[in-house]
Amino acid sequence: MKITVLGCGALGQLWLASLYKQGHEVQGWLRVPQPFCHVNVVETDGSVFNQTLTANDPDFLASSDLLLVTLKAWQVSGSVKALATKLPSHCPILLLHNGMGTIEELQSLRQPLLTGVTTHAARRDGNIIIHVANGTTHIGPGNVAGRDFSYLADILHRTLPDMAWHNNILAASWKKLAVNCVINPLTALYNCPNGELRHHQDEVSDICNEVAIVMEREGHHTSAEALLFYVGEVIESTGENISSMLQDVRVQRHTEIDYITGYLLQRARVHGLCVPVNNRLYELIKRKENEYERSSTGLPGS
Ligand code: KPL
Repeated sequence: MKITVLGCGALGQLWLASLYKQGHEVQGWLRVPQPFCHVNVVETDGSVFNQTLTANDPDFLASSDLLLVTLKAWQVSGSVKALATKLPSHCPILLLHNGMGTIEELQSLRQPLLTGVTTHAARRDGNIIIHVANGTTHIGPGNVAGRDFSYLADILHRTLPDMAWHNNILAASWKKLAVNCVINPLTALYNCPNGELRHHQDEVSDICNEVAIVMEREGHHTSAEALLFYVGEVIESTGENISSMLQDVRVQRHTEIDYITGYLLQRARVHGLCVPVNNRLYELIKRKENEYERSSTGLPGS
């Protein structure tokens, strides 16, 4: 397949390396245009992939069979809309990011939109991307309910396992949202690795209670206890991790809070629900973010 990967951060480079090794034709797409992108990944088994690949080639884009988007949530909608006009109308676009809300922002696209969540962990260490842990990626329909794109899950499973297709991907997206609503803001506020949250059980539990109520109203069967159990497992299995939000705050980068807790608040509002604990966390992260963005040159992510 011919695949353009939009976003060449840790996850983007991991996919570029895996797709290239599997024999696919790939290019990276950087938001600041460059003719090449360097992909330097240390795999979980210690093997190294180090190649310079094509980037930002409009002819390649115009004949792509898949656009894989690995940008941060707040970068997705603007960047995808800008590329969509140059992308074939049948070319599926697969969004892989934390948080929710981008599908709604991209409803007007003519291309088939797919969405997914992943537990692969990769982090940048200088110019090197370290594939910290293998994981599972669940993908499913964004704006293509009833149409079968499960062949993509099969192809991508051979590239970077495990990958599975779900007709009801929203259930997996909400479960991941619950995890991110707990771990991301709390670790960013306490400036601690994920595992430290085992000492903040009351807060973790209060957040899960509110998320469960919103999820139920959204039509997803769950309970506060089930979420608490699942989140507890992730806190333990990613105990050493520095969450993506804490990493963002540490380097004073725009965070994904608007697409994580912000999305939960938006859905709670639609259902007339109050979620005071999440509301407070949202305000605290926004205040932190505003402080450093106001004192820098200005625009988010600049
Ligand atoms: O998705 C994550 C993130 O950091 O954004 C978790 C699951 C919390 C792992 O760190």
